[in-house]
Amino acid sequence: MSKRVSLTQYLVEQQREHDNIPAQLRLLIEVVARACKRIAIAVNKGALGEVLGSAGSENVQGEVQKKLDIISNEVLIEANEWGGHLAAMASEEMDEIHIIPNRYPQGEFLLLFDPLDGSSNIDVNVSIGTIFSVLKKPTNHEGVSEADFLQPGNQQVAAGYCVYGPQTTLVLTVGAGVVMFTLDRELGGWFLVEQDVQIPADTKEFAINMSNMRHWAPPVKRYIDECLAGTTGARGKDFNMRWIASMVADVHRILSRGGIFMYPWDAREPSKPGKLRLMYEANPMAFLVEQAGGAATNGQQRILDIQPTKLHERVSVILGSKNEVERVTAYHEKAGKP
Ligand code: P6P
Repeated sequence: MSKRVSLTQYLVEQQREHDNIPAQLRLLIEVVARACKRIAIAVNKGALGEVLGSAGSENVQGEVQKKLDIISNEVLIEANEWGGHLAAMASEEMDEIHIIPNRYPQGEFLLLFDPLDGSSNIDVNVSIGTIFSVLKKPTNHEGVSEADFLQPGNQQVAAGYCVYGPQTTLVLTVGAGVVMFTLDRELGGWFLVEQDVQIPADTKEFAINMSNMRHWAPPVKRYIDECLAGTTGARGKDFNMRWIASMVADVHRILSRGGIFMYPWDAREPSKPGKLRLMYEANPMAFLVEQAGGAATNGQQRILDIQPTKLHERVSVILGSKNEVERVTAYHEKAGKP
């Protein structure tokens, strides 16, 4: 068997060839990857680790926190605090940003994460994941505040996720395509399994929570109705449906074999943008999907161009195979903006 390339070797070679991974960013990626290994161990223990079930608290989203949500958040905070690569962190599980304490050196990057996405799946042993996004701290002032995080997704310098499934796989972009590393548990290291990931422009597979159908706006309803009509309808081909209710798992399938993922706004309240979080779910996933040749919009505009106004703001998400996302956008334009 040919020698597998480790994450460290990949990052060193990328830096040597493309000069696109400065030392602090390489440290950041390796620290996050190490934290994901620790999260994977806790997740894989399940009931044996007494980490299942609710923590009896709520997060800023008003969602009941699982024990593993809090554990994963603490693992990422502790792993990243001391390295000197960050100025601050933001998390789905924390109301406020976490500024690096004075006892550690300040770095040039901002790290945002959803420490354990898909929590409703934890107790039923279905794939979940960690999502992360990296921004540069603005250099035009001293100190760091929440306002420094409010940058559009097109400013990300890196993004990725780790899916805790049958394999534990780290998926990463630094703006030069998408690569995948799988964890070798015997060696305790990440090894390259896919490079230059490409999403097919067309698909026969859609992902949406069908129980919300009565709340969909006309363009979404039209798109899904045509998928359901299959060969008897306008699309002239049959579609399959998947909904794992774990964005990391659904996006990983789309990066692996194509598809479209939709979490649209509720037509009864068009002013409410949607369920998913912009800064640490939609932006990193949109960066990955676009780097793999796909598209990601909120139904009307490119997700990566959205100017955030709040750290925990939400957004509608339509992402995946380019031709399918563009079809939904076209239906929007015909139906008029929501
Ligand atoms: P629903 C998980 O809670 C999450 O944030 C995403 O990972 C997932 O795609 C979505 O919500 C599932 O939402 O309404 O189908 O449970």
